[in-house]
Amino acid sequence: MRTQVAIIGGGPAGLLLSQLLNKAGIATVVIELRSRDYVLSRIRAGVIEWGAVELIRAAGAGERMDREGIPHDGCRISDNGRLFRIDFVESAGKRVMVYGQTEITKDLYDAQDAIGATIFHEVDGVTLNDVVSPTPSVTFLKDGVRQTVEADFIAGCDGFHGVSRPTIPLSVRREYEKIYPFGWLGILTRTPPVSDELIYARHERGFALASMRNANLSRYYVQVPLTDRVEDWSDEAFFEEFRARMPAEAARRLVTGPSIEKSIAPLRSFVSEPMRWGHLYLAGDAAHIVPPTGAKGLNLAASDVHYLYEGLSEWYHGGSNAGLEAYSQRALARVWQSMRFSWAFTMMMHRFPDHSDYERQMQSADLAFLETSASARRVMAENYTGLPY
Ligand code: RFL
Ligand code: PHB
Repeated sequence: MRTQVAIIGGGPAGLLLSQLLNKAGIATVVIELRSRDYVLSRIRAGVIEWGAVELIRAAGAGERMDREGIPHDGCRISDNGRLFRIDFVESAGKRVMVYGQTEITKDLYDAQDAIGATIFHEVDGVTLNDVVSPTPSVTFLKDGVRQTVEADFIAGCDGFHGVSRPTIPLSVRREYEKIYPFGWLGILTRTPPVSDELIYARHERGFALASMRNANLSRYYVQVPLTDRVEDWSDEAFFEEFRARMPAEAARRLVTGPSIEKSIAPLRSFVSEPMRWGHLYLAGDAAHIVPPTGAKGLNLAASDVHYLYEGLSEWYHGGSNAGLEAYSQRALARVWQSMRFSWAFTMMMHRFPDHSDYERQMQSADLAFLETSASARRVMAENYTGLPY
């Protein structure tokens, strides 16, 4: 089989790229390890920057998001119960959209179906071949039969545990990594959210986040030690801990109910440079991971896709390779800005086992400055709502 762009991974990055390219008349084949149901059962991101909202619309997959997504003009921050608000519109002239990654992925699959895109699911042994030669290809097993997809370009959109990044030899790439000494225990529950806006709460017991998917679906998180296991946490224990870390008025409004999903995600910052090798281009979690504190993971996948889509369109429609040549550098410039923001927000909000009272005072001083300084709030709002592409 021959195509123009072979896309490894049918998560949000791979599907968004495939959808944009197909709409521009560029042929793709998407190769996804898991079943569609499995991909759509993963509960992940919930906050979408406006740049990503517009990209999803441009891909023709924004209709349900525009109907069911909830625009948020601000968020709340709590420091040991003292609550204040960051007004995104007042501080940065922008807002974000609260709409689940699972829903975006579903909308993208539906849009791909509508245009008859080629997607292989439940494949094995995905291998990238001759990536630096003029004839790259991807081989894999589908129902026990070996398949080969020859392509002009390969997009590695296969997430952090995929095969694309390790195809690039360590002699030509460099990894940067920071592991944080805790994870987030998250639950999804069919209950009304404690607040109409997200609450990021620093507390001496540890960080907590109140997020949501809609008026009757709450997504809550608490910081936990890396040694904790999901089985150790009953729903009751979760809600008790979450309530203790929330500011009083939100704690009072907490409605509990059975969890529909419960999982622990470790926190990590990771970048692999460059994001291109020969005809292989990495996008999304395949190239970088951020801690979820700034809600940047999915949004970075979207900005990578934007740059890669531009580069590929320029190549196919304008005969220029300038965009593709610049891809890694353009994408990484924005990646490092989001890395910095997610790291700084994580460092300010969490309880670190090795922190002294002095370092805890520094966190409080940072938060007091954010509360009282319009310029600090502007920096926060600009980063949170998304730097320009
Ligand atoms: P994905 O979503 O991991 O998709 C990669 C796909 O590739 C497949 N795959 C392979 N396919 C073929 N061959 C192989 N060898 C393969 N290996 C893997 C996988 O099955 C999968 O379908 O990566 P992508 O597309 O780059 O998207 C990235 C986002 O999923 C991720 O950054 C966000 O979910 C991060 N994130 C958040 N981001 C935000 O922007 N806002 C948020 O509010 C937010 N909250 C979160 C998050 C991530 C979380 N977890 C669990 C990691 C909250 C959490 C709890
Ligand atoms: C979520 O709703 O899952 C979510 C929201 C904001 C974050 C991280 C996760 O910073």
